[in-house]
Amino acid sequence: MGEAEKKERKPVILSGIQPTGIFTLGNYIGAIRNWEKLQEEANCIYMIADLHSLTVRQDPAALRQKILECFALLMALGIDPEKSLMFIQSQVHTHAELSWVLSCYTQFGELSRMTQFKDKSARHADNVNAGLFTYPVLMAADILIYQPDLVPVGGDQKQHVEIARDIALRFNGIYGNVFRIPEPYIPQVGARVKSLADPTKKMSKSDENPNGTILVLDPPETIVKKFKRAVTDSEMEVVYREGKDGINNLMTIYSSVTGLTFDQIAHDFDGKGYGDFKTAVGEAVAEHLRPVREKFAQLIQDKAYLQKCYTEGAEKALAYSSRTLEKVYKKVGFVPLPKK
Ligand code: ATP
Ligand code: LTN
Repeated sequence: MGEAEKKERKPVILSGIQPTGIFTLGNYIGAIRNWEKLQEEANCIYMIADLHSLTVRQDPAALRQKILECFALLMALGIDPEKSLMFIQSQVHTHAELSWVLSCYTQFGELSRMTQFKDKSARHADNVNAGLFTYPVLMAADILIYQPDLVPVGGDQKQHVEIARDIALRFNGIYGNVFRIPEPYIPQVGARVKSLADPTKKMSKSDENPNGTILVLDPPETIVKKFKRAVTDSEMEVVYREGKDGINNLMTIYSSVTGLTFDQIAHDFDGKGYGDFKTAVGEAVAEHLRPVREKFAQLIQDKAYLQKCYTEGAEKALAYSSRTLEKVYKKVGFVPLPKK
């Protein structure tokens, strides 16, 4: 690559989300909001990671519905198929193929250290399947096959991006420069949005307690009601401080949707009670998400348009990812079929 070309090359960004349910405010603030912004300055690739969602038992009809809803929801959240490459992971067979190869370059010990594996195997003790264990290898394949520079994720996925880097470095160490080494891209504010019902836990799509989680499609009344019930503390001060998990979380959310700094928020609510603050946060979030609800309702009706978008996305993703897979197969010593 020449100097001029190097300067002009836009960074490549890649990320994914599991279609395990309607996205939460945590998914939005921690990840998808960055995905949307990055579209303007980078070549972005975003996938619905449905292969990953099988690590937990799913009902087939419900999964099919959720995959389409999540695809439409990404679009409603501002991911534009004209600007970014968007696709459904299981429609692009190269990911699973690279995953197999990479699994032979990943150690049992390093997978055993993944905190998400430890958490999820404790939560689903009746189904500790091999996929749950090898999940970071599939995620590494998702990433490395597109040679991205950055992977925008919430704080909980940092460890998985790091293992993808380790696998890539190991593979490159044996075979030369096959993979670009990606960096995680984690927001400064909102990397780990907490549950409203238990602010020591992360807000999660699969939480059994609906009061802890704001879904981006929740109606405005529900959003305000859930914020009014949010767990705080016994003090009376809206200020960001160690030990005030509930208030810190609400301030993070409020700052993310209004753009106000923590100091401005503390100043605006000085001398006011938590009740006023919780209502203000609820109303700001409900208003912020209004266009998302409206756009989603429109998109989910238009099955033909959705189908066109995911079909084109899968075709492009296959062409793009096949280049890396072919290179890997060649490097490890497989025999290629002659070109037609
Ligand atoms: P599940 O409950 O099914 O495990 P999840 O809500 O944790 O799902 P994922 O599909 O695992 O969501 O994550 C999608 C993206 O959202 C990832 O980049 C993840 O880091 C980010 N994310 C998830 N939860 C939060 C949160 N509470 N705060 C910030 N980012 C989050
Ligand atoms: N494991 C991620 C989803 C995911 C992903 C990826 C994120 C699958 N493949 C590739 C970034 C890059 C999750 O559960 N949040």
